[in-house]
Amino acid sequence: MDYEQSPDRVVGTAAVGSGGPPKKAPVPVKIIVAGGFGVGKTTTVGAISEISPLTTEAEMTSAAVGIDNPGLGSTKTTTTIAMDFGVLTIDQTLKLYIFGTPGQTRFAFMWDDLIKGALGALVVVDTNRIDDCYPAVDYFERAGLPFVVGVNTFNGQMSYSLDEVRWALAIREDVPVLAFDARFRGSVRDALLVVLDQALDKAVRQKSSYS
Ligand SMILES: Nc1nc2c(ncn2[C@@H]2O[C@H](COP(=O)(O)OP(=O)(O)OP(=O)(O)O)[C@@H](O)[C@H]2O)c(=O)[nH]1
Ligand SMILES: [Mg+2]
Repeated sequence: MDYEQSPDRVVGTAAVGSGGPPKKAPVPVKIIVAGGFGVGKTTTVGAISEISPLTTEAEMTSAAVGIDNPGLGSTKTTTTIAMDFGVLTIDQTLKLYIFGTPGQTRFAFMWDDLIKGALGALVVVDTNRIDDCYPAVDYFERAGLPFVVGVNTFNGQMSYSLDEVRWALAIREDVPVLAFDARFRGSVRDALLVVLDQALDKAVRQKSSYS
C-alpha cells in the first residue's frame, strides 16, 4: 500500500487529504474503579485496558498486618500505593480514562484527588469481606458522584445474593448492584457501560432541572 497517498495520512496531529470533514477526537471521560482492600480493582483495570495498564504495586509491608486482610487462601503479596490507570475506547466518540484507587485505608486521603473530574465510579465489592466494603460505598454516597456497585464474583463464588449485598451495605434503590468477574474484559466492559448509563442519567436529570 502506498501510505504517502493514503487518505488517512497524518501530518503532525492533523489528517490530510481525506477530503471529508476533519475527524473529531473522542470525548475523554474519567471513570474511577474504587473499593476496599484487595477486592480486585487492579485486576479490573488490567482486564479492560487497551494499553498496558499503569500500575503502582508495592510489596505489602508489616504495616498492613492485622489491618488489611486479603482473605483466606489469598496469594496476594502486593498492594496499590498510588493508582492504576488504563484506557478503553468505547467508540469513535467516547474514550474512557480509567483510574483505580488504592485500597489500603492509609492511602484513603488520595481518593479526593483521584475522583476530581470523574463522571462516575465502579465500586468493587468482595462478598467474602463485606464489612471492608462499606467505607467505599459510603464515600461515593457522600461524594455525590454517580456510581455502580460491582460484586467481583471470584470464580463464580458469592457468599451473598445481590439483594443481600444491597441490604448489608445499605445501598440506595437508584444505585445498580451487579455481579461481574474482574478478570474478564467482557464482564468489566458490561459493568463500565452501566456506570456510563448512570453518569448519563445524572447529566440528563441535571439538564432538565436547569431548563
Ligand atoms: N480467583 C479470583 N481471584 C481474583 C479475582 N479478582 C482478583 N483476584 C485476585 O485477588 C487478589 C486481589 O486483586 P487486586 O486486583 O490486586 O486487588 P486490589 O483491589 O487492586 O487490591 P489493593 O490495591 O491492594 O486494594 C489478587 O491476588 C488477584 O489475583 C477473581 O475474580 N477471581
Ligand atoms: Mg490495586
